[in-house]
Amino acid sequence: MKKKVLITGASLGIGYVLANRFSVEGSDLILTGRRNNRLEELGRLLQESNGTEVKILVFDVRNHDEVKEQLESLPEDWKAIDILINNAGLAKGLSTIDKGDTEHWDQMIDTNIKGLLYVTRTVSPWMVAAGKGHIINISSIAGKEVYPNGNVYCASKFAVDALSRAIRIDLHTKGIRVSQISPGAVEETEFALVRFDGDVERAKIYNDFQPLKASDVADAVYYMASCPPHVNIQDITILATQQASAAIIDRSGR
Ligand code: NDP
Ligand code: 8X3
Repeated sequence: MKKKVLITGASLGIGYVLANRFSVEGSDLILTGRRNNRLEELGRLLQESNGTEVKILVFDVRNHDEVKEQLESLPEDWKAIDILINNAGLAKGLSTIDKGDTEHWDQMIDTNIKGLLYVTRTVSPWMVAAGKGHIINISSIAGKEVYPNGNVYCASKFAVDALSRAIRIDLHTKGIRVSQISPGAVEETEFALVRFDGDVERAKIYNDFQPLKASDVADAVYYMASCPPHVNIQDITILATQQASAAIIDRSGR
């Protein structure tokens, strides 16, 4: 699939695996994140192994000026983005509301909601002008169900769910598809490490069951992206077999 695909948060985790998947399938990539070294290394790897053309943009999705400036700096032909994957996101902390850390709340709201909005606000006019495009938001099971201590992270992903629906209403007459994927727990990511501020012991939340792999999410996203243009997969909720719902997990072993 020879497309131009912009992936936010491609330096590791689900975004990194998505980049590999779209590269193998023949797409050219705009890869973004805050960690330049990782992105450059990934870009080199994909260029060498698959001949992928890659543009690296380093910005923090929370900074509207940076988002606009970096995306606007793309050469005109690279602004013809076929697929925008809003993946950059994170959870910080896990606690009841009375003990919540307001800096964590700001970071989640600013990244998961406002970051997604800033990138979409910049890219969507290019898609509207082209009369085509596909926006794929990486939400979460946390955007479908709240779970104990998940309060603000869940709220931020409920917001992503609302925005996916709203943006679809806004853009469906412009030839633009809007899809969302809502995964349960996914390993091969730094998600848990980030949530627990680098506490390696606390981040060991996948030892006693088999969660999804980042490649499972990438497969589903690629499926959404490769459907014929008249088909829009609106939402895929995807959980590991051992995870029945956000909070019900069979932790009897892998
Ligand atoms: P990782 O921590 O492995 O990767 C997160 C990515 O987002 C990194 O590339 C990081 O890059 C980027 N990122 C984070 N904050 C910012 C920022 N402010 N500006 C720019 N980039 C940022 O996590 P996952 O791969 O697991 O997470 C990807 C998405 O999947 C998130 O939206 C998450 O909520 C969602 N998700 C994850 C699940 C899981 O269990 N892992 C399950 C369901 C959904 P850098 O640090 O270089 O900026
Ligand atoms: C990540 C999955 O269940 O930790 O969005 O919220 S969960």
